[in-house]
Amino acid sequence: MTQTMRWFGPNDPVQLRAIRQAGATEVVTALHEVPNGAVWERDAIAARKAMVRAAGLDWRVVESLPVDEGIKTRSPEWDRLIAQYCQSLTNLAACGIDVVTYNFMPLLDWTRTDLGWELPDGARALRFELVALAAYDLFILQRPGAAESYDAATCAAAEQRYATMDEAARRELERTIIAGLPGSEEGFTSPAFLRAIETYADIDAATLRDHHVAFLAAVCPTADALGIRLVVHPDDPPFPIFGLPRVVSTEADIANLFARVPNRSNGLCLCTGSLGVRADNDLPGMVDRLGDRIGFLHLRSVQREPDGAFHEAEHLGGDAAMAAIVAAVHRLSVREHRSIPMRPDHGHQMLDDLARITNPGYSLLGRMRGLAELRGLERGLAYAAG
Ligand code: DNO
Ligand code: MN
Repeated sequence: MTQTMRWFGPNDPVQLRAIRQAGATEVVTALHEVPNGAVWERDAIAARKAMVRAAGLDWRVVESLPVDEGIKTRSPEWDRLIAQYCQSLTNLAACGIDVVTYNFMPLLDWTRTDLGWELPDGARALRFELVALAAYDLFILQRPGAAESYDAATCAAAEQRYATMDEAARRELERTIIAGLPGSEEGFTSPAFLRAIETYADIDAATLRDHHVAFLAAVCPTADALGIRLVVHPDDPPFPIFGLPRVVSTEADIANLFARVPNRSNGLCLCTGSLGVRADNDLPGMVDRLGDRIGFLHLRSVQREPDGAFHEAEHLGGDAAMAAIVAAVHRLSVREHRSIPMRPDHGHQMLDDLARITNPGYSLLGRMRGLAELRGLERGLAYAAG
C-alpha cells in the first residue's frame, strides 16, 4: 500500500512536515477554497502540488472533487456542471493526479452526533447515535414527516433525550450534525437545511441511482481517456438519514454501479469505517470481489453499539476484521502488481492533541498511531506470505 494522510491545505493545523515525519509518503488533498461545481484551474493545482513536493511528499490522489448538488438532483445546470467537472479532471490529469475521490450523498457528507466522545483511556472518538439524530430531526429541525423515519422505540428515546438537553446542548447537537464536518464542503443552518431537503422531494433511491449512473456515464469517458480512476466514497453512515436516499451503502449497490457503467475509470474508494457500520458488509470479501475497481483505501474500524449507534474504534480494534482486510489487500496488490494508496481514515484525539485545536477526526497523533499500526500489520503479513 502507498501510505498517505489527508491534508486540508495551507490552513490545516497539521503541517506537511508532520505528515512526513508520521511516515506517509504522499498526501491526499483538494483545492478546498474552490467553490463546489467550479473548475479547478491547472495553475492552482500545479502550485499546490509544488508546495507538497517541496515538503518531500507527493500528491496523486484527490479527495474530493465535489459533485455539485445540481448534478445529484439533475438541475437545469447539469450540462454546464458536467462540462466543468470534466475540465477539472483534465486539469488534474495534466498535473499528474491519477485518482479522484467523490461521493454521491445528498446534501450531507459524513455525519456524526458527537465529536468528542471520551474513551476509557481518556482519548476522544467520533460517535453516531441514531437516537441523537432523531432528537435533532424530530424536535430541533422539526422536519415534516420525520416521525416516519424512525421506529416507535427510537422516537420515544429521542423525546426523552431532547428533554434532558439544555439550549446549549441542543445548539451543539445541531452544529455537529449539519454545520459540516472537515472535508464536507457544505454546511447548513436548520432553516436552510429544511429548504435543501425539499429539493429532494421527488428523488427516491431509484431516481438517485439513475442520477448517479447519468453522472458516471457522462464523465467516465473523459476519465478513461485521461487515465484517471474516479473512486466513489461510500455513504457514511451507510443508510438513509433525514428521509434522503443513500445509494452507495452495500456491496450490491457498488456492484450494481459497476454493472451499469462498466468503464475502467468507474472505481471505488473502499472505506472500511463507513461500510463497516453495517454488519452485512463483508469487508475482506469486498476487497476480494471488487478488487480491480478499488483505487483508494480508507482504513479504520468502527465499534457497533445497540440502537443504531457506533463509535470510531482503534484501527486494529472494533468490528472491522482489519488483519483479514489488509491480507486481502496484500493479495490484490501482488495479483495486480500495484501499490494501492491508503490512508488511516480518521484517528482518535489523544495525547498532546487533546489540548490542541484540531479538525475532528483529523488530528495528527491518532492518525499517526493508526498509520503505524496499519504499516506494521501490512509488513508482517507480507513477510508471512513470503
Ligand atoms: C470523511 C471522509 C469523507 C470523504 C468524502 C469523499 O472523513 O472520508 O468526507 O472525503 O465523502 O467525497
Ligand atoms: Mn472514509
